[in-house]
Amino acid sequence: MKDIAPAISPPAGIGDAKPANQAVLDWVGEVELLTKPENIFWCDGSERENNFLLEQAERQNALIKLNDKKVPRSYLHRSNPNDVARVEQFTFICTPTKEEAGPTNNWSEPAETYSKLDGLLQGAMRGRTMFVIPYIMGPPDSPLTKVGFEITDSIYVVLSMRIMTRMGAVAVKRLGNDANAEWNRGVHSLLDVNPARRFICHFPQDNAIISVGSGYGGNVLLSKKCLALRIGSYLARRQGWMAEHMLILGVESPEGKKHYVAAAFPSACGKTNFAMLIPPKHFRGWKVTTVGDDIAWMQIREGRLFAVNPENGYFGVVPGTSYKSNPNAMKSIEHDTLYTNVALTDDGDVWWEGKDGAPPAHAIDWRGNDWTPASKEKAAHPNSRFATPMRNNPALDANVEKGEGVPISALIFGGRRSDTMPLVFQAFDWDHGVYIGATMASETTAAATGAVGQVRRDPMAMLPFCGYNIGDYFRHWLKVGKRLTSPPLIFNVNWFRKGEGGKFLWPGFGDNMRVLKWAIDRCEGSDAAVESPIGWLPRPDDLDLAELDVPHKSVVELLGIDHEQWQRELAGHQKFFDSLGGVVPQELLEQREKLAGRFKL
Ligand code: GTP
Ligand code: SPV
Ligand code: MN
Repeated sequence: MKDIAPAISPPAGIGDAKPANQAVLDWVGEVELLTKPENIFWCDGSERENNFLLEQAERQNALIKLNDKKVPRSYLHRSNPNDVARVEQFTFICTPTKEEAGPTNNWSEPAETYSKLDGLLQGAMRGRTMFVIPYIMGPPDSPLTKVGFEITDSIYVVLSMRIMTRMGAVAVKRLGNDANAEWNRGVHSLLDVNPARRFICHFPQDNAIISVGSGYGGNVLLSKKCLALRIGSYLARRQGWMAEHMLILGVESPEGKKHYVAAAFPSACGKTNFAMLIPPKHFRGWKVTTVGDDIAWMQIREGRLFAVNPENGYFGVVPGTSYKSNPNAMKSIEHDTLYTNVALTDDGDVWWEGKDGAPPAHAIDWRGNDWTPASKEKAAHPNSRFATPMRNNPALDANVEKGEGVPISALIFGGRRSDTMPLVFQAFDWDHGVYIGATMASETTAAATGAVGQVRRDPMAMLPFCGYNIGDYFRHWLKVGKRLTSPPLIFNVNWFRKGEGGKFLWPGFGDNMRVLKWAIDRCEGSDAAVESPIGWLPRPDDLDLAELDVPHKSVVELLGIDHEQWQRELAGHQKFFDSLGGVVPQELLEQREKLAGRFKL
């Protein structure tokens, strides 16, 4: 499959939606001068434009159309095998000083970086079409909403951005003609898709992003991790709001009482699944609805946190998705979906490890090679993804377009931990909750290149996404807490604790409702919990485990605190704070002392 394709020539009325804003025109002119494309395609986000681009992408071998009877209006893209995940080691925060980027980010000096990237971009789009994509992040009428423009030479990026963002006319309208308006400048070029020339660079002071050398997901859909999280978190701190790597869900009781919850789990640790949860039979009448599956932008209103989902679609992990584990996701990706790096069956359908039913006798794997169940290689890449519009989700929340956002009753942190962390516990208060988030750890996954399964600290699931100094980020969290008169309760969950034989102790997925219900009950004032050194813990009887096929012994193990493991955990917190070289706020250092003290009592 081709990443890089020659220029396309659209007919009249397509690709000519040039906006009037002079600042945009000047910037596009500069990038044109530098990259020397064959032509410029101004996107308007229309259906007609999309159909034209799909047809071109198919012709250029950038997409394969799937069997229209099996998966209507859906396509498969195969990325370069050297380009299948985010590349954290090539991701940079380019602030004037290294200190502003802080100890957890790769830093590079802005002027030098611009000049290096200019060198790489020089003539990079020769013979190619340069697409200009206007988009907004957030509901059209939200005060939190941001405008971005992405320039790209990848037709796959354009088609993905149309799913993932509100794209085209709506953005041009929101920006208006003010030459000084705030908007994000994103430049993306595939170059030659060579890992040696792959850089994802953020210039927060300039509200600018330059991404070169990749054609994959979070590296190139600049709206997502680059704008909504890295630049977003930087703007959020300056402007007094929060940009977080969190899903947002609504949970409604049979009596009609509704709460909203936002949860931060690291990449490939269960956000999409939790956001689309279907309660088990026993919870008849309970309803979970999705506001967002990856990113939350939150503002303070009347002393409460209100959240919007800045995105318009889901870029979700495919492997493991089935009608058994996540029916809402399966229904969402039955049509109008852009798949990346899954397997193609002989009848033009898609397949992946963990899909319902038996594997096909033969397929073409994500690399384009023949595959059979006897093959050693996986048919779908472990980080293969779907991009699907959120309107496809049968559980979409009714308030997803509400500009003010939804009021958040609880925040949940969680990672992938084989041991130590119980199924769920609750922070004593906001600052303790910030400490729990700040010291979070998780086993690494295929969502980023590098080793998988290694426990690393990932504060608030934002380690790869915080666009400034992590110490200031912690301070921002503490400060927000002081402004909240009705702060959400803060919880920590772990769906991934393992027992003897290395098996998950907890069934997860729909059964996570049992944990969610306990958290919601706590928000409603329930006292079904005991105090422990690490926070409020449910006893086995405090959880509704009716009709659950998990031995009591496992439940006890899931809720247990192993003092030896926690001594190691505490040492891990200390080591992490030490590694940050003095940026950790005093309040969090004190939280650590208090936690250690509670274990000694
Ligand atoms: P990103 O899109 O990378 O941010 O990932 P995510 O946090 O949305 O994770 P997602 O919901 O896509 O889940 C990632 C993987 O974890 C999938 O293979 C899921 O099947 C698996 N998973 C999700 N929830 C659970 C759970 O409750 N228990 C277990 N055992 N696995 C889960
Ligand atoms: C993540 O890695 O957290 C993702 C996938 O959501 S990507 O968009 O590639 O970053
Ligand atoms: Mn994510």
